Amino acid sequence: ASAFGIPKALKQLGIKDTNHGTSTGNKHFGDGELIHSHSPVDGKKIASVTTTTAADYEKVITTAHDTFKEWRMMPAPQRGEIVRQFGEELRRLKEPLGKLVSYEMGKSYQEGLGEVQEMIDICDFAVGLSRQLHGLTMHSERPGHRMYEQYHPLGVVGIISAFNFPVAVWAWNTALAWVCGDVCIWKPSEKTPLCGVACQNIIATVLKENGLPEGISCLINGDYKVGEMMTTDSRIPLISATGSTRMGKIVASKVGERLGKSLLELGGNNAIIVTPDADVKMTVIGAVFGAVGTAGQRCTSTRRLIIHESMYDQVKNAVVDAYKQLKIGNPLDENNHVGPLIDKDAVKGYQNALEKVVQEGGKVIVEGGMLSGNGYESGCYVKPAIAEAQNDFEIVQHETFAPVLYLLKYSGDVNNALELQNGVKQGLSSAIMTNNLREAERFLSVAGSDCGIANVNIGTSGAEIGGAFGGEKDTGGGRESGSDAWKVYMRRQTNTINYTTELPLAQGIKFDL
Ligand code: UN1
Repeated sequence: ASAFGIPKALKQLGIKDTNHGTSTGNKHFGDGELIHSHSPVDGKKIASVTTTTAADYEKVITTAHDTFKEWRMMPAPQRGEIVRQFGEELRRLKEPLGKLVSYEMGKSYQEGLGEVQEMIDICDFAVGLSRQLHGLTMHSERPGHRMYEQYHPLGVVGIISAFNFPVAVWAWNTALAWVCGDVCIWKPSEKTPLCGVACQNIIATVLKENGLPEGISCLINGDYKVGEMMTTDSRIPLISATGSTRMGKIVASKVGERLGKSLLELGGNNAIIVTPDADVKMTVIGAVFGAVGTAGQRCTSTRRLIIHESMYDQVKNAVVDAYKQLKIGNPLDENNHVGPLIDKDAVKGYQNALEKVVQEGGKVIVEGGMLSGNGYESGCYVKPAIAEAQNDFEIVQHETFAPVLYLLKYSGDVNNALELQNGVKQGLSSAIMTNNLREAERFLSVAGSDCGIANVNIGTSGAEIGGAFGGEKDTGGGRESGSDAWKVYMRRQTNTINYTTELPLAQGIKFDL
């Protein structure tokens, strides 16, 4: 770790051996039991974080609730100015934060930097947005009346994020929520609590320099029980949750019970369709990065390649060859392509998938397996694997958060490929590789991909922040990040104003007194 500058990075980010995991901004407290964060890179303990008790949580939510009343009065462009300064701090601390992401989560340093870049990008987006939180005006059917809509902030927004994007997903939510006038409480994954502490330290300095009160950015830590404090709390009108479909269903039902809003960004089972008109070179780059990037732990990772029979052997051989070039090892070492999985449970899930696919009749064509020995002491490194399979195998239908790629064959026209592509419960990301306009347009049409993201001639992962991010079906239906995703963080109000001395009723109703 020291060879890669981790101790220095931790110091720059204000991470101590033991950190308070509960914070309302510049005040840090909490005396719940400790979470010890171990790096999947070398298995070593990085530092510890205290979890949030019910009493700690109560302090956080009351502070947030009170501060919301002040924060909402600040003009949105001024809130945007705070987010602009936050983006500047992220630029300054991009390297240490990218390193911590890589070391605590296990993704490559380049991807760690990429994740911080997404945070910077969403800040820039949010700054512009802070002058554009506009509603529509409508023509009233009544004379002398004006009708329009406006967006007001919601209140306290709860953010539950996953280990695989331990900093960016929080920023997508919080940067928008802040300019919208909300205050936020964030529960990061218990697998990456230090990323949470580091981000909180960064925003805390910005809030302090601007003399802003406690409660605008809050942090809580712990397992699902701590998350449940938020999901069941009617003082939190919106819960934004990223994670597994299993988790999302629990969150949705808890929040739904109290008629709160939830924004869910759950599992994917993303496919690339490779048609007879595909550019094979581009296909290989897109598929391999999509399948092994972040060691297959993106919700947008490529899980399935649906290849036309006429291209099948050519594409299969090219992808298998590319896998031979992959270097697996310490993700902080920029010579490596693939880092470790998050923990040993993830390794078990990976091993289980490879056993299952064979049991169901599939054929492994790039052997997997756990790596051991020098450099692999953490026990979290695995070889990216490829199996030939059928779409209806149970394991193919299931999202395994690991670098396992399934090859599926189709024949006939693109509709047959689309049937396979849409024939899973999840609906996050999808792609088609083709130079055939008819195929591409069919894929994007109403009868095409049923996913929230549909790409032509690029892979399934690596979405930019300018677009709305999320998917349908078991992916949960939520949209975060760009486009008009901000609207979910606000409440819409329709206003009708009568500037006459008469009171005509709508729908032509007469009510004479
Ligand atoms: C996720 O995996 O939870 O599209 C988010 C991508 C990234 C975000 C993934 N921009 O790969």
